[in-house]
Amino acid sequence: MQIQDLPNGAKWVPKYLDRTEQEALVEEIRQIAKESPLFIPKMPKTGKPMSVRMTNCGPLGWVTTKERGYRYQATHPETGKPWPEIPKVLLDLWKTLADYPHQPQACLVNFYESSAKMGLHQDKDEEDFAAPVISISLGDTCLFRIGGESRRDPTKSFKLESGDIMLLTGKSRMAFHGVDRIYPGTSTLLKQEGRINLTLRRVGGSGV
Ligand code: MD3
Ligand code: FE
Repeated sequence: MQIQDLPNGAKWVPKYLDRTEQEALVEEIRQIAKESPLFIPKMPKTGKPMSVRMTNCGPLGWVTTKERGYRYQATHPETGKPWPEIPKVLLDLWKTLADYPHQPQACLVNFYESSAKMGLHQDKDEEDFAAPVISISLGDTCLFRIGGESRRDPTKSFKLESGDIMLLTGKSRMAFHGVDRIYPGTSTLLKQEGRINLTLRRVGGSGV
């Protein structure tokens, strides 16, 4: 395992998952999306749709609505059902890498079609910033950008490929970041073009 250090304590592990592990994980995600369909998140206030489609697994899931803004909730916004469980492989991965005494509470599943992107933002809808965020990339390569704790800080861009993991701890936990573009056709993992990103998160300030 080759861990690369990025600014502010962020860590990048290229090809953490091999092809077989990636295929197994995609199958788990397909099951999750069957039970808990991808939805199109709407920007708070404007109601403008984002280009990324999402779902979640775990006790809590990240959702956004025009009326209620960004928040975590225990149920799918359209079906009203609880989110499926976080797959065991992901809980094991968190145990190995997170250096944190509790399990993740939320796993956000982002699906990017070829033209989708995600603007520069901070993840700050959680209460527990001591816990890391762990991200897993599957499918097509993307151009990822990460900066500092101020939107004006300089950013660094690099490509995230299928099987890569990012560990956001320390100062990097509050860093601005985004996805500028997808490179369609760079991976054969998925049945269609596009990219999946999973982020494992702690939401609450304490507890198990
Ligand atoms: C840096 N996802 O879901 S993953 C997100 O590729 C999100 O879908 C992107 O940003 C994606 O919020 C980026 C890498 C990542 C995830 C969380 C972070 C980088 C981060 C949290 C803090 C700093
Ligand atoms: Fe983010």
